[in-house]
Amino acid sequence: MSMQPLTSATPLPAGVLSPGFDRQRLKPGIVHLGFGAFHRAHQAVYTDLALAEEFGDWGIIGVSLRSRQAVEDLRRQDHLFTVTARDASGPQMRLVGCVIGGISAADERDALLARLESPDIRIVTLTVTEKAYGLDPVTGGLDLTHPAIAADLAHPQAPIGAIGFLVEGLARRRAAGLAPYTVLCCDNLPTNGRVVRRLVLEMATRRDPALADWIAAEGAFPSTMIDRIVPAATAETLSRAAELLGAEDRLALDTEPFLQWVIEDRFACGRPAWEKAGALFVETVEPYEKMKLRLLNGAHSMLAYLGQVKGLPFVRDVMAVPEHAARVRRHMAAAARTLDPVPGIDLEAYQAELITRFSNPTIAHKTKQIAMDGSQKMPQRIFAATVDALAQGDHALEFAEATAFWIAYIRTTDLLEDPRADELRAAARLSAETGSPDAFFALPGLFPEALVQNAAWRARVAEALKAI
Ligand code: CS2
Repeated sequence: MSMQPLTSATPLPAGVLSPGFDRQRLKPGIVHLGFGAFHRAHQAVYTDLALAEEFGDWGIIGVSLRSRQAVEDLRRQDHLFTVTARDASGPQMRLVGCVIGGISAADERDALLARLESPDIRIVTLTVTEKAYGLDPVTGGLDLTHPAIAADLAHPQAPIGAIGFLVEGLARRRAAGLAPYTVLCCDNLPTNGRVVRRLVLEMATRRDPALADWIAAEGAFPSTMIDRIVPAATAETLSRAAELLGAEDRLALDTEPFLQWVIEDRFACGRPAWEKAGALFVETVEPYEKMKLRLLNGAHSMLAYLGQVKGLPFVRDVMAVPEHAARVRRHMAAAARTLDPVPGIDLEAYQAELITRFSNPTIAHKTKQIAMDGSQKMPQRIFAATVDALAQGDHALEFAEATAFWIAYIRTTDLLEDPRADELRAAARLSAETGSPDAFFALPGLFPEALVQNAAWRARVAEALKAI
């Protein structure tokens, strides 16, 4: 049986939550770069909830930098999509209404630049994944060999990458006498606002130092901590959603009920009332970010590599093995010892909640998905915690084991998805020959110098690797 596509005329079945505002009246205020699953289940849901409490011109234009499909699907569905939260208590589907436009940047660059130049747009949010920023891990500045960075420096008026679009958009606003938009990074990078600000300023300086001065003085780049587990949709996700909705939603998603957003309250020209949707506005996001990166994401990466090595396809499969669940707990406890107190958070309760979230039996989160891009994730998730643990006199054994699982995964997988895959594979070959992981420690900008210099900890990694 073929189903009708979801549109604004689709009658919503009882129990499906709908936007609590008049969509017809909604005008654009936000451009989102990286229109993927995480954005739809997180910032879009927060914006819907905020608009229901306090209406304003904060409609979202969803931009896909590479794939066309999501934008085609959006248009086919009047820019509507559903998000279904699932746990043992059952599904809760929500129709999201705050996205009111879509742009495929690769085909519609001018349309995107026109939006960025429009005074209506006051915030640009981003979820483009760690590797899309073109961050040089050695200098913390721009990686001039990154394909999008190199292209956008050569042709600044015809950008293809996230930083290039941000800078060209800001240049046009300055030329038009407008205020800059706030750049709100929602990727899992430590001090993400500061990182993006530095990259934007560096690219701007290279084209026009006066532009960089203006951005530095007038621009705003608040850091954020964002959290919700959102697996990539599968055929099963779509068919379960169609059953609940009675219509075909090609953008449907499953997620967990939990969601969290901590944001620094520094915006250049206003923002939605996200606090009314439960977001926490703070002076500095760093303690929250560190907690989440080390406890949630660090444990996630460790268990993803363990799962991949042991042939366990989903996070919940790893958590169902008591020995592995105990390892996840030990990892979190070790990571927690590296943290300062986090305002308003009970770290014990936070860890217990993470164990429950990872064990959610209704969420099919692939260990393979989390295993992607390890070279972009391990430094802030595992290695930074290792440095702090060693400085405290801890042996950081849990982190040596997590690192060993990553290396074992690189050695055994035939599907390594990582921007540094070639270097990692070469290091894996060498380390298999020599029986030592030292080739990994020799890769530039991967391990912090404190770990490269620490023979005792390197030996712990080697031992853990043998044990696997
Ligand atoms: C995961 C994250 O894929 C990954 O690397 O660790 O996407 C994680 O699910 C989110 O950060 C949760 O907020």
